[in-house]
Amino acid sequence: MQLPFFTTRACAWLGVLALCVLALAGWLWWSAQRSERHLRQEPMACALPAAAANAPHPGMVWVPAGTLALGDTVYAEELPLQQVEVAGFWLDRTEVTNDEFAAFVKASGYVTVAERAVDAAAHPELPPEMRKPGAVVFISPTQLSGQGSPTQWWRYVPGANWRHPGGPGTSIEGRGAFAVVQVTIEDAQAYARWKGRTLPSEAQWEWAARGAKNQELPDHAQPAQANTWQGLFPVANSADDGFVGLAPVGCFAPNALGLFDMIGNAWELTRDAYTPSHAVLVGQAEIDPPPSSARPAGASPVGQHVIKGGSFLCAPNYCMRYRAGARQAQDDDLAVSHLGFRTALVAPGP
Ligand SMILES: [Ca+2]
Repeated sequence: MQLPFFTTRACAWLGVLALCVLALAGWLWWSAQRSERHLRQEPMACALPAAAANAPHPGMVWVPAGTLALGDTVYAEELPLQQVEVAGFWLDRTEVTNDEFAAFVKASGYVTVAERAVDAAAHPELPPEMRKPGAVVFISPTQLSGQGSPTQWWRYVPGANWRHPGGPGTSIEGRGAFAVVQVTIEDAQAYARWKGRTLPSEAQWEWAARGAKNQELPDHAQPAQANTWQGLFPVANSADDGFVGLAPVGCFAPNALGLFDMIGNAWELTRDAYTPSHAVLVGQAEIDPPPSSARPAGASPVGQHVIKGGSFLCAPNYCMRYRAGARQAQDDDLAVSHLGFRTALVAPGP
């Protein structure tokens, strides 16, 4: 018996579809296997150049004064470009590491925000599970559905904090040279105060990331010397840069000033409260805190700060924020597994 023509066509298309689904599943499996192999081979520390014996602030780099064209043109929050003067200052050459943060906690007894119960008054909408101490963890999904909501790869994990960045069962043992993550603005500022420093402002951070030079046309390409995401975010990470997730500090070439990982690896907190564009920067070098009118209606009542530099999760198909001019808002009371910081110091130059 001969099948009707439309049935034959339908069967053929179903066969092609099934083959495509099988090929996609096979590709995702192969990508996951390759990521696992990468993880086993990744270094636990990278050698940093020795600091000069007479360095006034060991571990910090002098960033000379200049005028910065703040911002970029890829996403709306980077506009409008603004001329901002930045005085010379010192900046940590790397992100603050787990070892450095552990020394602070040991000396001060400090307890991070992610280790405390969530303020129920600030978040009456949260279910009990999300009021437990914890933090947000990136978990690569095995499949995607719906409209690609970020809740498919970001999860609030009770028990996640800087000591257990991926949640209970994970630890920072042997990872002292990695950037500390799962810290909030309050945690980072407490560390900076303990060191007698501050966090950099957005303008200071961006000027330093540009190597204290203005580019006429900022480069928008995915950088080679930075820990970002290669492949199709968030399901396939080829880790061509050598790292699936977070890397130890200093594994990629520094910028012209000798600063490591300004782009990629971990997002970095600044001391500037977040505003949805640079428009309110006119005539101001820094905003801390911002004018209350600058906060958009419906924004989180707990406040937000500007984070810079992108992270190991930035990919061309999803988040091209591996650029000096890129910026993002971060809730003040939420720790995340791709967010760290470095400190700044205003003191005489070398
Ligand atoms: Ca990477």
